Amino acid sequence: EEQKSLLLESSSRFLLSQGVKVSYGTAGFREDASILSSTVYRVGILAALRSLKTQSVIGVMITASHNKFSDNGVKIADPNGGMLSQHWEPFADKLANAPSPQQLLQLINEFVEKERIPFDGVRPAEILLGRDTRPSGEALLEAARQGVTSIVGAVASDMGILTTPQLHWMVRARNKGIKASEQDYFEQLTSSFRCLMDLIPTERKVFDGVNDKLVVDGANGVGGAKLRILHNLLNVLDMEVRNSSEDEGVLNDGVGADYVQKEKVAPRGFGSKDAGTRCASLDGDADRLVYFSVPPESNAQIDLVDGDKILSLFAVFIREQLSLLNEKEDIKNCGKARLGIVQTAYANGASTNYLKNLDLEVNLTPTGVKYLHEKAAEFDIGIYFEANGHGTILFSESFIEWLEVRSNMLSSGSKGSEAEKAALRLLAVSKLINQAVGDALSGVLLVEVILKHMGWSIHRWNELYIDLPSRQLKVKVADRTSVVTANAETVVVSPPGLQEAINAETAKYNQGRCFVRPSGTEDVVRVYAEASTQEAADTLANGVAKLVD
Ligand code: 16G
Ligand code: ZN
Repeated sequence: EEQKSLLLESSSRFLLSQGVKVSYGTAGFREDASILSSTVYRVGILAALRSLKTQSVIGVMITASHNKFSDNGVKIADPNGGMLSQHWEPFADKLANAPSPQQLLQLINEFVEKERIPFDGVRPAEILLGRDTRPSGEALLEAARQGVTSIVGAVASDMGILTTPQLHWMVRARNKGIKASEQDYFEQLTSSFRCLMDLIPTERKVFDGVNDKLVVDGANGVGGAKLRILHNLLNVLDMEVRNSSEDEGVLNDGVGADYVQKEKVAPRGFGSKDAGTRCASLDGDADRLVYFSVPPESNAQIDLVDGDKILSLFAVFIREQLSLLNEKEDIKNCGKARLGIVQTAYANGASTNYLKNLDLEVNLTPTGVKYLHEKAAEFDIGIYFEANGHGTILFSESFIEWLEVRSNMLSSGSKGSEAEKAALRLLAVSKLINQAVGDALSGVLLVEVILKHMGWSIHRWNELYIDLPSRQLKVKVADRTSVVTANAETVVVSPPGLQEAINAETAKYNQGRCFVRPSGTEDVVRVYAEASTQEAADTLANGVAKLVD
């Protein structure tokens, strides 16, 4: 009864905007901020129920990532720090669209019963709330807090302005019983980074001649400000952060990883003065990272070093460490360590070839972090990346335990052996790189230390393989759900005949590859085409776009 009146009372303060229908989508709800308060309030309720059900701490992050600054969004972090279980997404949709407080209450009652969510004599719900720098964030965070506290006994903690991966990291740490403040996050990143720096082979410490400075575009968002903090704590990297939320500039406006990767141009504030310098770009909530370099001639396209190439760099480094481990004969079992690579159909074909030529197992999943992450978790070490720069490296618990035992055994026996160093490096990577979700801050640190380890410039790195020319287009259609795909989005199964038509078109091009899929975040169908020349990729994409239309 107390619960019922609490919910009815608070939900009457967050009535649904007329005619609005929202959907949880690939990565949570995302809309114009002005219509979001009832949605965010209801996500607060959902998070509290999820916390009761799992008897764990749950996170709510308020952000719209790379979308324009007047938008906002909300997503849930599950107990392990990953995305909300897909099994609860339909309930999220229903809850967010319930027309009246009474219907909302009824939905909650039914769901609580169906999922057997415990209320009595259990640990009360506990939710961590975070937001990015958007102006609408503060009021929306308050709406989330009211949603959470409309469940009797539930506690909401405001963690303040954070990157998305920081909040996910905190949720994971809390549920593992590890200290989980922002300071602990910085502490873990800086100490594991230092450890990797100390383990760089001395003969390789010289960078191959080129300017060692890194310049980072922070998308005018939260990531730039946090990276400045990290930089000050580390005090060893030659790094300049531009376009932070503390600077002028509008969030995601001509800046950020999404813009740089899709448009293949330098972000605002970067130009010919940076020619040859190693540059990186974060997105608005710092869960994506790409690198690039600016050519000397203005107007020329940048050299983009995208998520596929970050993945390739990580794969080369990890593979090298695994082989060092294997060289020691007394180390049995290590050969069993399974290294798996996960990409989507958007991965440049040249990257997939490159990885396969290294004898690595490459898996494809549909677009969206939840799919890639789930697949990568099947391996001892799973590396996943989307071309757009979202990705991370997952280590299985058992492999980490094994590494810990091995590095201890080795330190008592053979002090400072190559195998021991490799084990220590892998352990440090598992602490540096975010185990919950792709994280541009830990990504930058890992890229930087690996480049130093290899003695590579950005150009050397970029030459691991040469990207095939590609083109992406979007097509507005009456109903994008009429396009249904299979095999990790590489094949259209409906409408009938479309795939055959795409095949016929693609066959006309040397090294042609093309697929179409309905977007999970916009009301469009996306077309991706690849071929041996840019012109061919463009014509293939245009040709297939006409087939979809
Ligand atoms: C979301 C996804 C991202 C994906 C993108 C595709 C998460 C956290 N983010 O931003 O992984 O690449 O959607 O968008 O899952 P699209 O469906 O509009 O192409
Ligand atoms: Zn993002």
